[in-house]
Amino acid sequence: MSKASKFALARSRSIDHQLDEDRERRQKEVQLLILGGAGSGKSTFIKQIQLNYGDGFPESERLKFRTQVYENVVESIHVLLDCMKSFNLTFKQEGIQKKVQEFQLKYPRLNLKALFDEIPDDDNFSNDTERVMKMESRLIRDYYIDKLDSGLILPIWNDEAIQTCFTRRKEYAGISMAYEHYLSSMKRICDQYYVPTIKDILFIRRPTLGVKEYSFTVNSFLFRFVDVAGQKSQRKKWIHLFEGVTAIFFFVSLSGYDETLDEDETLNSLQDSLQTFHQVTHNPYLERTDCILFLNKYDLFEQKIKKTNLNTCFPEYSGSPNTEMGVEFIRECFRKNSLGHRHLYTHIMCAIDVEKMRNVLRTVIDTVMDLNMRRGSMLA
Ligand SMILES: Nc1nc2c(ncn2[C@@H]2O[C@H](COP(=O)(O)OP(=O)(O)O)[C@@H](O)[C@H]2O)c(=O)[nH]1
Ligand SMILES: [Mg+2]
Repeated sequence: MSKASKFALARSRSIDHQLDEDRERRQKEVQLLILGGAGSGKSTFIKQIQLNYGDGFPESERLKFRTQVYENVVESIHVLLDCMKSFNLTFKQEGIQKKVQEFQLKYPRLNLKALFDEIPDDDNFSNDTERVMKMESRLIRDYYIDKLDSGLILPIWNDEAIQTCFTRRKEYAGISMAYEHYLSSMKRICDQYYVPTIKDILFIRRPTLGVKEYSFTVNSFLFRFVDVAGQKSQRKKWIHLFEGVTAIFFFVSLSGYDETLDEDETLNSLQDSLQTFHQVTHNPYLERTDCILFLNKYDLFEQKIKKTNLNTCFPEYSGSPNTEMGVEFIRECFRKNSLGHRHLYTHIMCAIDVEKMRNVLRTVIDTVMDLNMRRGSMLA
């Protein structure tokens, strides 16, 4: 063999080898796109993955969430004060009004909604990440709370009027159970050496701006999770992320059946979710992509269903106010809206429950590995 042909052969072998390596790497890579309405639990789910398959939130990581907890505490007081106004209540204790004024001056309200309005609606997706990053750094600069004053917050939270607002929270949209978790731990959270606990981190409510990617290695497979913003205006960007996706994880807030969207109060949250699910599963780009449905916030649904009938959302629902029947009905609605010939994997869950989520995640990972293997053999 001439020198030139030896060289050509070696080169061809090296290319083959490279191709094999690329194929193997691709087969060991799983792309997962997490979709669903705002507040359905997408980012919380990622945190659970991080907890179980990532670095598990060592202290240095947990410290990074401190400002977000502070933001949530401040926001919760603002919401409770708004609620008080709408209920026409007045403070029971003397001197609280002064504390409120001081609070409002020291911790003005964070206007995340305004920030969202600044995210372009257009299809110019390529510039988006950079713009969103700039906005986030501005948000942090504009609204950085380096510590909280429990002497200001605790008396407000403890006042009878504010407590009444919390007890009557079902009558006022937006008051979450997390408020109690944070506000009853004020001493701990206001401590100068405060390090957020896992529970504090899972309770954080903070809309995802733009698109975020997270990678985890599980059983020597690389799982790439893409987390997105769920607001209506942001959904048209989802399509840019559809290519090469192994599976779509679609999140639904079960407790949204008697809620409306923050961004459009004329739309029922669960109905909107159902419609979005239909659009996603029927999108031609995703015809061959599997979908795993996560019916989340089961804990809140369980509490709600005793008081509010499911037929507020689905007039055709004639079942009793029973949790299992209700969830089954909702699951069936989603199944009817999925592509008929494909199996719809479903998980009914509570994304803030660390113990139960461990099992859910294990099953999900197994399913995804199966799907990936099947896809691999289909594409080979
Ligand atoms: N009670 C309850 N709260 C949840 C559950 N899942 C998420 N949350 C809370 O709902 C809020 C929104 O969750 P998030 O993951 O940010 O939603 P995203 O907008 O879809 O990313 C956060 O404050 C979470 O702590 C759940 O199953 N039960
Ligand atoms: Mg999010």
